[in-house]
Parts: sequence; structure tokens; C-alpha cells
Amino acid sequence: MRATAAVLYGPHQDLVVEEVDLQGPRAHEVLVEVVGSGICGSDLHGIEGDLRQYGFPLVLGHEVSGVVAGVGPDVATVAEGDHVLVNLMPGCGYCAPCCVGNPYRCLQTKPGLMLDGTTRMSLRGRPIYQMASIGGFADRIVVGERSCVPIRPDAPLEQMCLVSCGVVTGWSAVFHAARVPPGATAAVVGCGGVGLNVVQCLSLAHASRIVAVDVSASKLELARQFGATDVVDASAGDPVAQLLELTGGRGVDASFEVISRAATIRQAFDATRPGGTVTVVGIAAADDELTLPANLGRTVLTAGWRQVLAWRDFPILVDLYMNGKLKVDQLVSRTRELADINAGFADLRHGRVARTVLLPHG
Ligand code: COD
Ligand code: ZN
Ligand code: ZN
Repeated sequence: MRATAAVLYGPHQDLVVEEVDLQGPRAHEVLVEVVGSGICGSDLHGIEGDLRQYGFPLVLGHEVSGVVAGVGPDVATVAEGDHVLVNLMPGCGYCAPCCVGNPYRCLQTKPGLMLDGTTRMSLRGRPIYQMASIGGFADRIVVGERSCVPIRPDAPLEQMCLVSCGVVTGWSAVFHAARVPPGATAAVVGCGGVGLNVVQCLSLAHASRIVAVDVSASKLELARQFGATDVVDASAGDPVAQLLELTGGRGVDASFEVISRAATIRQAFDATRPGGTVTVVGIAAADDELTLPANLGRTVLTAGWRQVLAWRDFPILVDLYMNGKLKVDQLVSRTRELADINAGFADLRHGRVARTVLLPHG
């Protein structure tokens, strides 16, 4: 069958939206008609050449909601018509890390490929790599059964795609990695699509002070709507000095860096009190080196997708949204057709959006 996909042929290039060949689902695989596909900072890392684990051509996209349109042999957990969120770190389920609940470290997962080492997308016989074994910038995809998490059918699928990366990444940083106790003071350096979710989850965690740091006035305004009690404009002077001033010179109990740069990780570290935690969300470029005092005095954690167990977390987050406790609609700055994907990336690059959601079927 055919699918329309946005193909990246190499770093720093525009995506080419074109028809590709899509092989039907094999055993334990599922055909999904994509409803919503969010453009995440990690996709931008892919265009900038930072995701070196993937080959080219590559279809990016990993924040996806859709409807099951068909299943291959031996699929037991989803059926045609189910509403699903795509799980970007499914793991094989059998290796040692998977068995201890750490699919992020799966020994069988091959970047850009299905578990059997092949791709379902191709063009004139040439395999196309699929980011996170998904390749979500397309109108239909074939993914592993383990990559499909069914959700309640009354939740609006267009925006629910954001739960599958941006929202759950913030949730996991606050509740699974840092385990922020009620009353803590916190700082969030970088309030894009993921950072805003760190802010709102800190609010759910009853942090007493949530300081949002960004260089964009519109992001800081959004951060206030998501629960920030204070904001720091990092383009208007040293953010560390401003953070220390806000906390009586002491620093916050818990900081989160949600940009993925050594310089801003250092800022988060310097704004954290001795004994506090510094949670680095995301993955910096391989050649970006960080210098810290050897006498750390603080716990440095890495978070993001590492602690997520999608089958546990997605239904909880969808319920929180449906019960009015989690903001998702407000994260969608705009929607676009798949054909406009490059304009969506330009918006992200220039900090004009929290999230763009692509609607490949309009
Ligand atoms: N000081 C303060 N804020 C800044 C600065 C600065 N010097 N520079 C940029 N910012 C702000 C921008 O204005 C923007 O608001 C924000 O930082 C970055 O946000 P986005 O929207 O570009 O990116 P996100 O939120 O979608 O993604 C951030 C990650 C850190 C998650 C991403 O970059 C990453 O590293 N992803 C890979 C690893 C990972 O865990 N991913 C989770 C699943 S994809
Ligand atoms: Zn993402
Ligand atoms: Zn595994």
C-alpha cells in the first residue's frame, strides 16, 4: 500500500512530503491511521544531525495518536477501530532491561528499524528508517503491537498525541525521576512543549514555588498559565543570579533543564541548593561537554523518556485530562497539514510555538 510521509534525506535539509511504499503489518504489528502527530524538539534534533543513531532517508515523528486500521497475525492487545497512542520506547519485552521495567535500555531495539531489523516504509526499494520504530510524520504507519497503547475512545485524538511524548516526558521527570515532594521549590529552565509539562506536573505535585525560565516572553506567559508562580527572562540578564535572588540566595530544591545544552544544564545546577536535585530532561548533542564542580553537592538525574512505562502512564494522563486536571489543548499553538511540515519546524526553531500538531487527514 502507499502512504504519504515527510522524508528527511540528510541533516539540515527540508523534509520532502511524498508518497512512499508501506508494507502491511507482519506478526505482532499494527497498521495505524494517524490522526495527530506533534512536532517535538527531538524531531528538530533529528534535522540538526544530533540523532546520529539513525540512518537516512528517515521519517521523523514519534508523538502520535491514531486509529487501528488493521492488525497482523498474532496481535492480541489491540483491534481494528481502537484509539491508540504510540509508545516511542516499547522495547522487546523479553531482554533483561525490559524485564525489570526499563524498555529504554532494551538490548533488542534497533534504531529506526522494527524488531526484526527491517523497515515497513520504503521508496523504490530503498528502506526508509522510522524514528523510534514509528516514523510518525505520515498519514499511516505500521508499528509494533508493543508500540500501541489503547486509550479511552471519548478522548479527543487530535490533541491526545501530545500525551505520548511532551506530556508524559514532563510527568516522568517530576514524578518518576525527581519525585518532587509537596512544598518543594523548583525551577524549570526551558519552557517549550516539554518544559511546560514539567511546570504543570510540578503544580500537580504541589510544589510551593515554580520558577519558569525561558528567553521567550510568550513561553513565559504560557508557563504562568501552566502553574509557574514566578518567571525569569533569561535574555534579560544572568538567569542564575535572578533565580538565586528569588530564593533568598539559597537556590531551589529541585531544578529541571529542558533545553539539552551544557550551558543551561550548568545554570540549573548553579541555581539548585546544596542537597537538591538537578534533573536533566532530554539528550544534549554528543560533542557538547559539561563542566561541573567535582564536589557536586547535589543529585544530578537524567530523565525524559527513560522512566516512562507507556502502558501505565498514558491511560492515567488521558484520565487526568478528561477530568480537567491536565492541560493539553493549551499546548497546541496551531495545527497544520502534513504538507506544511517545514513551516511547522520553522515555527519551532524560532520559538514561536509550544507545539504544532500535524493533522495528515485534515
Ligand atoms: N535559556 C532559557 N530558555 C531557552 C534558552 C536559553 N538559553 N534557549 C532556548 N530556550 C527555550 C526556548 O525558547 C524553548 O521555549 C525551550 O527552551 C525549548 O523548547 P522546545 O519546544 O524547542 O523543545 P521541547 O520542549 O519539545 O524538547 C526539549 C527536550 C529537552 C525534550 C529535547 O530538546 C530533547 O533533548 N529531546 C531528546 C531526549 C528526550 O528525552 N526526549 C523526550 C522524548 S522525545
Ligand atoms: Zn518527543
Ligand atoms: Zn528488550
